[in-house]
Amino acid sequence: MNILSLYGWNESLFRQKQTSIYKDFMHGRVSVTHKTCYEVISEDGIRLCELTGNMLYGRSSSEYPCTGDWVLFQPTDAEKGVIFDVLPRLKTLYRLKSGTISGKQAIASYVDKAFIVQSLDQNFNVRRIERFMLQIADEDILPVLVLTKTDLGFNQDEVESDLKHISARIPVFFTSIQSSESIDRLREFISPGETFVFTGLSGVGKSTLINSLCGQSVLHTAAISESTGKGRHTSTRREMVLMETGGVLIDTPGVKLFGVTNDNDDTLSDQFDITRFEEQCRFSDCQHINEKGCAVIKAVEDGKLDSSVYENYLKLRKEAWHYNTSVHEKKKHDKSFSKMIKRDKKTFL
Ligand SMILES: Nc1nc2c(ncn2[C@@H]2O[C@H](COP(=O)(O)OP(=O)(O)O)[C@@H](O)[C@H]2O)c(=O)[nH]1
Ligand SMILES: [Mg+2]
Ligand SMILES: [Zn+2]
Repeated sequence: MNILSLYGWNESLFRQKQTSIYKDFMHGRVSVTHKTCYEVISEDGIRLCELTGNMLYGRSSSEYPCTGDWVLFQPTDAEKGVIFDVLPRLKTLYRLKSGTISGKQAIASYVDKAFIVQSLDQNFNVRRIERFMLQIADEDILPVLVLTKTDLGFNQDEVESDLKHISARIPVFFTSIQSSESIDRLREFISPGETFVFTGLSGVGKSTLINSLCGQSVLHTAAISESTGKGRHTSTRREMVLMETGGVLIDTPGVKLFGVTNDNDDTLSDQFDITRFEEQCRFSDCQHINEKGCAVIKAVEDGKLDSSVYENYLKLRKEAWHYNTSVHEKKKHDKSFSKMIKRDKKTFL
């Protein structure tokens, strides 16, 4: 198998490449993003690539390549190159850009499945799982739940009951670094050519898991960086590794603020299992907050819908609404700003 096929290169990407004016250039996949350059995996090895001036200034920073992107580049020597184009991004994991209310930042693209990682200690939080699931639903990325550190001891009945509505929809794995069978089961789930992203708060064991899956230490974990005396590894760099058995794994730094940017009402209802009730609401545009004849509220009252699931649904819906309103406002503002500039030009030039 060609090395780039292992990284996910396929017919449809090839066809996509033919539509670029740079179709005769080499192609590769971004494996690490640095501040101003990118590590690109290509047929003949890894190259450190910069962006052309056009790409640098012709785009907003959110359109710069992210880990997982496929780029077209020209080699400048055996180890370096210049990126001229990025193939259209698909199946992307985003996060809310820190310090903004509407900036979207791509974390990883061409992701087939996302491992939502939580550890079975105080980190375990069903509401946060729902939030992650919602975030990726519209991008066609399949969610998979991985619960780590089973060796620390946890209340299995309680956890399983909390997860009923989730385990009915998506695969759930329980792992521990102390149980190689638990890691083997996860490894068997990963097919060659598929890309997996690991998301979850810092400290849940994402890097440890990737190292165990690869059977070697390919990433820094908290324990390792502490033992070097250099303090915690706080790099915000993303890393991509290829498993020996095929399968591409992308590590992400603990994404704390995982804002909900998804405003598709149907996905939202679907994720929260609200769809089956809302069809019976008296009004078809029912908001399920305090309307008469609301079947969703009735389901909560009757104990058919968990009230904490319902509350999280309302909360995330509100968050998505805020996000989308501020995007809309920003667009309006940008428009009126550019109008103003044009007007001023007319007046003063
Ligand atoms: N007891 C236990 N500790 C774990 C397990 N997996 C990871 N850890 C520990 O959790 C800490 C954080 O792990 P790390 O992989 O750096 O987490 P990350 O921030 O999600 O990448 C480290 O001290 C690991 O040794 C596990 O299955 N059981
Ligand atoms: Mg880590
Ligand atoms: Zn309703």
